[in-house]
Amino acid sequence: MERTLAIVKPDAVRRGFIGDIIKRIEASGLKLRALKLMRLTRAQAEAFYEVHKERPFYGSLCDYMSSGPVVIAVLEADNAILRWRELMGATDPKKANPGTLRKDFGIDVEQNAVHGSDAPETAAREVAFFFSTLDIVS
Ligand code: DAT
Ligand code: MG
Repeated sequence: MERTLAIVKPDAVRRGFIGDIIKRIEASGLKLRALKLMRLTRAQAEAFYEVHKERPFYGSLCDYMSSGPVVIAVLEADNAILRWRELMGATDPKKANPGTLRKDFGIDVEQNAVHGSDAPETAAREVAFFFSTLDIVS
């Protein structure tokens, strides 16, 4: 079993897509193991996306991610990291495959509806960033 971090980003929460996205997660067989609603501070967004701090879009990304509430979840399954990224689709919704969350719910390359960890090391870091072991159902 593998765990990954999922975020329903501010654009999707603002437009009322929490339920649709959770429904697609459940239908895919990915199991919810932790779930919360929170609004990130600018400093929390900066720390979470620290790996991108040299990128030209970093400031805008941190403004956006702290612009409204997000839903943060831990998902678990065999190959959860890859399966969640496949369900999300490509970073740019215009390039995402039909049937993916970013295709269906994303607005543009920044406001792309959902986040997912990209590798086991980043998943471990990102889960621990938001949840203690006590918050995660085993
Ligand atoms: P992903 O979220 O698919 O893992 P990433 O890790 O490369 O993509 O980038 C993190 C987030 O940063 C992404 O979800 C949206 C934003 N982003 C990426 N590329 C961007 C770009 N060219 N312009 C604006 N925002 C971008
Ligand atoms: Mg990424």
